[in-house]
Amino acid sequence: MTIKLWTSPLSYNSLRPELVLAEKGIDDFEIVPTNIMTGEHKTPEFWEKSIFGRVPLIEDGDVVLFESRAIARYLAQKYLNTGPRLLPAANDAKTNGTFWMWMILEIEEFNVHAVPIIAETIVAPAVGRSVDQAVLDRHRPRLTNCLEALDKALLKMDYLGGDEYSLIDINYMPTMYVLTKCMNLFEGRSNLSKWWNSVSGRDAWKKVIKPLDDAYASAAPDW
Ligand SMILES: N[C@@H](CCC(=O)N[C@@H](CS)C(=O)NCC(=O)O)C(=O)O
Repeated sequence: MTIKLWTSPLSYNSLRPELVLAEKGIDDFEIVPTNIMTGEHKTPEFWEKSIFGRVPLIEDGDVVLFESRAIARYLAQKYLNTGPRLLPAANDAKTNGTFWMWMILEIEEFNVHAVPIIAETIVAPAVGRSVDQAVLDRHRPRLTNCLEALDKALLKMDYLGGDEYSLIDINYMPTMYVLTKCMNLFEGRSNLSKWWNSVSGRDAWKKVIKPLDDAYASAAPDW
């Protein structure tokens, strides 16, 4: 049975599973385009599958998953031996502990501040909502702290979880890319800049980013 992936070209979260599939060279799946601007993801059929009514969502036989990082993890496991491994060795406690430490940091220290900044800088002008400056004032210093910490960490490793490109880099990349449209991330952060040039130079990234770029170019002013 063909995998079905509900996504929207405007959904940067959807890039995580799409990037895993591209890295693994898997083309045999069906994209179900979902217009989140007109509420196509709020149909009863979709709510039945996704408790928050959000994309991305995957259906693979009897497996139905939402949350982009969980879907990306599922696909990385399913196609473990195809293309880059993306996951740590399953039976090694130290490697696994380190992997999950870096994995959680992306959600707890980066994404949590990056998303509100994107919402105010990109989404608000695109939907004609006024910008909430207090949100920017609250999250910008915390995101800056995180970027400084990542830049420092990348002195000692090539990727954001160790010396190999992995699911952790994939989890950072979509949000990091949209953030580059909101602020200067790399000035004075040469390690972070080197990392970004490396991961965004990958063929898989170039493949998945094009539809999102096109969609935002017509939806968001100053993209
Ligand atoms: N934590 C979720 C976030 C999902 C999410 O916010 N999806 C957005 C698109 S990027 C969405 O469906 N927005 C429409 C809505 O919330 O109604 C994930 O990573 O999958």
